[in-house]
Amino acid sequence: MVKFADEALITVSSGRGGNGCVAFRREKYIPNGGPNGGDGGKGGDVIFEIRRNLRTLSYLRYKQTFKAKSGGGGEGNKRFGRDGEDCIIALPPGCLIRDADTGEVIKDFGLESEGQFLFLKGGNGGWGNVHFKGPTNQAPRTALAGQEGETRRIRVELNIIADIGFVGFPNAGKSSLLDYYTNARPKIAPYPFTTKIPNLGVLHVDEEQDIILADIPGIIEGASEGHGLGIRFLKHISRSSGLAFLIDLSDDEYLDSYDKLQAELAGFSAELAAKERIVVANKMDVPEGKERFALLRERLLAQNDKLVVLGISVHNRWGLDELREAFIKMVNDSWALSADGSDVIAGIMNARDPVPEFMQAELEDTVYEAPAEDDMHFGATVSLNRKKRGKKK
Ligand SMILES: Nc1nc2c(ncn2[C@@H]2O[C@H](COP(=O)(O)OP(=O)(O)OP(=O)(O)O)[C@@H](O)[C@H]2O)c(=O)[nH]1
Ligand SMILES: [Mg+2]
Repeated sequence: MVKFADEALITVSSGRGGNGCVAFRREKYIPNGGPNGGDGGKGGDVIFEIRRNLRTLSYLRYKQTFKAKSGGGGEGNKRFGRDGEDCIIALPPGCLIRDADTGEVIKDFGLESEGQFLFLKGGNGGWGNVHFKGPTNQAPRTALAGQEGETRRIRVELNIIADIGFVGFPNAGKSSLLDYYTNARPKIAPYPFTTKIPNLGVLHVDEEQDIILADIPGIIEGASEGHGLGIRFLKHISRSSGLAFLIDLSDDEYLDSYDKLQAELAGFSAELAAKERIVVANKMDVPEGKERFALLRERLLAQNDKLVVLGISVHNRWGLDELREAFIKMVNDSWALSADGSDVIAGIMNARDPVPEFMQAELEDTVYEAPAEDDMHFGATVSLNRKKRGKKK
């Protein structure tokens, strides 16, 4: 299976320990009070925490340096310095971290869908002079400096699995939909086979959740026997939580599209044909659109009354909020079904074979030229930055 890879280079530092303090007890009627300088506080640790709703490493790009806080210095009266705050770095499930310079694997989080990993310990605080009191040295003027923290450069790697795959005949508006919901900018044009390699984009739900959408080339009849481009990309979406079937209401064959697409999927794999789905009838804005949508919906619900059938127009922005909610629900239901999300993570793990060099997408570098026909099956464009809020939607 061909993968989409995400990678981030970050520098992490644990906190320095606070210095110990040299101080003496000074009180009325207590001459020569002994040493009472407290210890410095411990520096903060660097901790990685797996958060199951995270799906990409995009936020690691905004901030590439992560530092834990230093411990506070000790003070007189045996007051200890406060401990420095830990630096907690959230990661999605399925990550692997390596030393950026040697490439050595530091930690493979594997199937874990939650938990913490203490990576760098903060420096210990230095001793205050209270520790150096002895029979021969009753007024020690020695205290220790806090220990330095540690700094490492690491590479975080993650294979990305799409949450929702778009399937549809050429020209149905798959790329237009990806363009609307995400910051991916796929080519959109009024002719079939505009999309030649898959495009991934991130639909930002909230601070806790991202959903990855995959737009793949259009599927045509006979695809499962090898016609057209779309079929070879179906494997990209075979691990997704669900599918969106895009039906073009301006196409006279609109009533049969769903069954034909389903037949092609079934010809490719039974697993894919059984996936959760939402039927999305696009181009409601065309003159016959609304009428056609009503007919299509009636027909599909007669076959299966549990099917979700939504009518939209990407051009007129109709029905797009409802569709977004339906996408979120489909993904969350699939996570809930697998209880701990292990199926999704298993998908990510299975995707762990080496990826071709050029698939290691740099997040800012989102567009790949379509590769030559021969190695087309390796290509993909990946746009992982979250869409800026307030823009368009
Ligand atoms: N009228 C109308 N046209 C639309 C709508 N959405 C997309 N289109 C047009 O439909 C054409 C095809 O859109 P694409 O998004 O490129 O379709 P696609 O499914 O990605 O097509 P392929 O990549 O060729 O498989 C473009 O000319 C779009 O402008 C819509 O809601 N209404
Ligand atoms: Mg397209």
